[in-house]
Amino acid sequence: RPKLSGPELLCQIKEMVQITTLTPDMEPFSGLPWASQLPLHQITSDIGPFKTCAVVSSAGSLKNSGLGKEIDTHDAVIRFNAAPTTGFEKDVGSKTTVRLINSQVMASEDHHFLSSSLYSAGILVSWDPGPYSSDLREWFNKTDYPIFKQYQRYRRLHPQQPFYIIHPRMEWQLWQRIQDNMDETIQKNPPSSGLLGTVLMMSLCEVVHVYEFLPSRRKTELCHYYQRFSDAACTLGAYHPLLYEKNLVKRMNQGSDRDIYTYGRVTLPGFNKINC
Ligand code: NCC
Repeated sequence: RPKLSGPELLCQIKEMVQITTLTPDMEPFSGLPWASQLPLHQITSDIGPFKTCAVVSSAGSLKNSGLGKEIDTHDAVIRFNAAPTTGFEKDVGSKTTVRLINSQVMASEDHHFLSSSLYSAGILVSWDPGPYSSDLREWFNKTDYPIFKQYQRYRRLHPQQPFYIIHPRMEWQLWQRIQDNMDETIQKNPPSSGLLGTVLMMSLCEVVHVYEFLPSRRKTELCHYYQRFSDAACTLGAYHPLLYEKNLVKRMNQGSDRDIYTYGRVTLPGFNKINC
């Protein structure tokens, strides 16, 4: 199989990965009383387009990066899971436009998802590993974590905050792009929140800068910039095909290798800015 160039890869992802969020008209949700809690429209028609966007990974190598100011100059900033800004502004900035969270964060006791102020800034987007078939009914009957129960509870407590749920099809369409562009067989688990968020922002922005997804010279085994826990698997992946995700992003990068080394910064074009 011929190895695709960066621009070819970008076009494949643009054409083959549909950025879809759940709406009240979709089966089986349409028949449920809480369907009206779901946003009426797709996230891609509700927000953006933005000129420049920053994707802030949660990597330990953001620590002492001093990237905060640069990150905050973007028109929109996406962060992940429980990654805080308070106390870390110098390195990660303080603006949060979108927070992408996995269903584990929504369900686990120690994250205090329903009450913590961490989640009340910006637009929430959540996801849960769906079945490979991407069948909504099958997923609904067997989610990894109780995403729908927690969604309903959160919406009741914070009815004004926009909150989207990603269609599991997006996870697997993206997974397929990774697999089809790798020589090895990769684990059949959805891509990490970091890659899902990067592709989401590519559909909302003209230019996307991704920080410390590809590790800079600050590369460390420290898992997160906000915790004292170390594990190389945080950067290389265990459950998620993270190493392969990073390979793909490296191929699509339109910035220099120097930018990666110095700033941990990757530059990707928005889907509307590429001609396929
Ligand atoms: O760690 P996590 O990811 O929240 O990180 C968000 C995204 O940043 C990128 N990252 C992170 C650390 C690192 N050293 N290098 C990186 O490149 C990745 O792209 C990552 O997706 C997730 O993807 O949702 C994940 O969530 C955590 C965990 O559920 C949440 O942090 C909540 O505690 C998962 N960890 C565990 O399940 C133990 C992680 O595997 C994936």
